[in-house]
Amino acid sequence: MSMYAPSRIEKKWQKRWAAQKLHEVVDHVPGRENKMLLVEFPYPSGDLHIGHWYTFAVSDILARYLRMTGHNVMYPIGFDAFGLPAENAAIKHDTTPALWTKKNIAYMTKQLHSMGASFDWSRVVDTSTPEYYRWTQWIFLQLYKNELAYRSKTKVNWCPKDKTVLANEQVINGCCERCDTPVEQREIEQWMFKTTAYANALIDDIQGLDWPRTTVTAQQNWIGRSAGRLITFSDIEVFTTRPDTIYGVTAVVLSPELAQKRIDAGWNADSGVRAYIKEALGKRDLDRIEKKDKTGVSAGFTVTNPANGQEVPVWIADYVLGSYGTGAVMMVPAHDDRDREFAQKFNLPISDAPLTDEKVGEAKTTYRLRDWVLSRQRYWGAPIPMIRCVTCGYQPVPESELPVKLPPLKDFKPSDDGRSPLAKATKWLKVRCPKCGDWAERETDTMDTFVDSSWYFLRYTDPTNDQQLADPERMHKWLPVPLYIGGPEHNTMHLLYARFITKALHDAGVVWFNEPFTARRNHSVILGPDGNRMSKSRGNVVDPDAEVAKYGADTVRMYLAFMGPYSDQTMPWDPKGITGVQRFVYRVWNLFEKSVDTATNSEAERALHAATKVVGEDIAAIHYNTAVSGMMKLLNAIEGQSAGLTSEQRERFLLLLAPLAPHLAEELWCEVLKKQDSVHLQSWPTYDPALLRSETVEIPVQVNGKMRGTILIALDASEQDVVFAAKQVDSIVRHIEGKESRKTIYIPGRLLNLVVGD
Ligand code: ANZ
Ligand code: ZN
Repeated sequence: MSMYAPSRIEKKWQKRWAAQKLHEVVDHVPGRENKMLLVEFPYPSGDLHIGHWYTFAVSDILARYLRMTGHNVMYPIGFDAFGLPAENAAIKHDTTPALWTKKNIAYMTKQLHSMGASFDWSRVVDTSTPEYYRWTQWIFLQLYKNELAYRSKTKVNWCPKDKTVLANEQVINGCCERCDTPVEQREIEQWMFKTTAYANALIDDIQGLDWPRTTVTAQQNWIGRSAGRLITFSDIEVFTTRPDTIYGVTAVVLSPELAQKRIDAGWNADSGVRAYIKEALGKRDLDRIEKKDKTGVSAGFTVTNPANGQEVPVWIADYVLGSYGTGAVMMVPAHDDRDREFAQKFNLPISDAPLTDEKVGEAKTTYRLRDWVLSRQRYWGAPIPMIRCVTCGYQPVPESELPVKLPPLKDFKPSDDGRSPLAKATKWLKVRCPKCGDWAERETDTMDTFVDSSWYFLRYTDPTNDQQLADPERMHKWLPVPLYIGGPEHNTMHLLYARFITKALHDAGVVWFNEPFTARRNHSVILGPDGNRMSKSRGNVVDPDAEVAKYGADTVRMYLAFMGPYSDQTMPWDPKGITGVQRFVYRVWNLFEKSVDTATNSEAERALHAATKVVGEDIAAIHYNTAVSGMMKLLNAIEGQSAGLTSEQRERFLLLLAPLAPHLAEELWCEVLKKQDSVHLQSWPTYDPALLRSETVEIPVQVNGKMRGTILIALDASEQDVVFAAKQVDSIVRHIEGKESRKTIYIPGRLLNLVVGD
């Protein structure tokens, strides 16, 4: 045998696996349970970063293990290909978003292949193709039919440089996240999805899901359900969660929005009030609630407290939001911090009248959740399939005319007036009204890309269907998704939108389930070697291609798996750490090169059984790091004794290695052990629990550093077990009885020291 040369081996097997269509799945394999392992599909930015590797290559360990344990596994991949960055890059590189995206997808596909992950490439989806976005448009029409899509004037964040509406999350410290320009507020008419129609279901159904606690909490806070009461002060209705404080009310405060509505309805407010409202409406909600220094103006009239008949003044202040509750609050400075700050600033009375449980007003539940503004005044997205007719108003494009194709445009930049670039496609724009037949115009807004990504997992089940979004029978084989792996940055938006669209499709009769992802796991985040988030400007980006060129894909993926727990961590990339895994891979290679065959080896047998249990259970539990260390332990045990392995033991070693280092395992399986069928078509070995009973050891026990006795216990006993055993020994108990336990120091298998107080 020769030197270990990963670049040669890995390319060879990637080609063979592809030629054999090894990872293309059919809907039904007798005796095997279907399982889709979903990972968040990438945005085609142009190159895979180490984070993609972490998501895809490390999850591939689980995909392979599930196959070996009898599942029919679909491990799909696709591209979330619409979106703003493609436009900006196209402008910068003087190309079109379509060409730029296509080129990037081609390049990233090559990179993904180099990973050796077991994707089913026959199911790849690209959200920017008409074959895909036809169904994104179709989904819009179903929601429109069910009155879940509507148009409304809304206040939006407007970036004057990118000339587009931004989501709140795209505004960082009042500036555009992409270009750092201060964001303005504008009122425009837009298409909205009525996410609030499902506010209760979105908050209640999450209880039944196997999701990370952090994600559940983030969604609950985002939806923000709050039970309170509506109470009327003269003609002003307020929402309060503390009706019991009604005797302490010393003013009623209106949001600038509500005050403006009164003016529009004929209230003759003075110029000071009007000026204050105008200024306040230009501010973002987030800045308004966060500001400690309260501002406001007296409205100049009073209202009556319904509980005690007292007249209280009305004020207008921007810490009260127009979009929450009723847009007005009863001010209780004795009990509410914001109210107190306001009262102190404007010298309003602070009353600590007794607290009562007065049942005034009517019960009301409010939500923080807002409807989803899905209109984008940008080019590179799915056109919203609506037609505007002067006579008939907005009319849906007939389903038979889908897709509404995105017209090619030379100048796809948005214009200053905020109108979508599609308005420039004058030929495309003109269309007959589906209702009256007169000339009309197409809707020129495109959809938020979060719409594209809210249903892509459905399409994986039937990616080329041109009659339906996906054949229900085929969807039945795979959905809902049993396990979804992705980043903690999607705790709210993407996951919430996908849940909303699923519920809407459920009610439209398209799918039978109302939660898309039964289990969710967030992966950890890999930081740059300097411990900061990787970014080009910091110069701390780890290029996976370079690492693969240096070490091979098997070593890179195993190192990523080994770095630490797979979830809820941030872990810096340690360039030195990878050499430890590299050494392991070389040692495996050498082990098979030595190739001494023996008839029996019971020591190795015990270690193999232990590893079969530990590595398998760890992979299944997404504890990849300890699965890798399980293999390392196994190799140590084998190397630690002089006898070779039996040929059957050698096989089993490779079966355990296969999910972690798929190329290396395949090479040794086929070239050294001379097997015909791929190692990836084999079953995970079984183990004999009787062989796992570990040896016992004698552990000295100290109290405050002094030897007080010994215990006999299993080598792999937990610290808790060891302490428990120590507390059964008289000579030890005598020295700890009645004393405060301060600290327990346990060196596994070697020493226990109990530190106690006097
Ligand atoms: C009187 C009161 C007394 C309140 C007190 C709180 C504490 P959550 O729990 O988040 O739903 N509020 C109502 N509408 C508002 C709006 N549009 N803008 C800003 N604040 C608003 O909060 C409900 C409380 O937030 C309500 O109960 C109201 O103040 C305030 F000791 O009423 B409370
Ligand atoms: Zn018409």
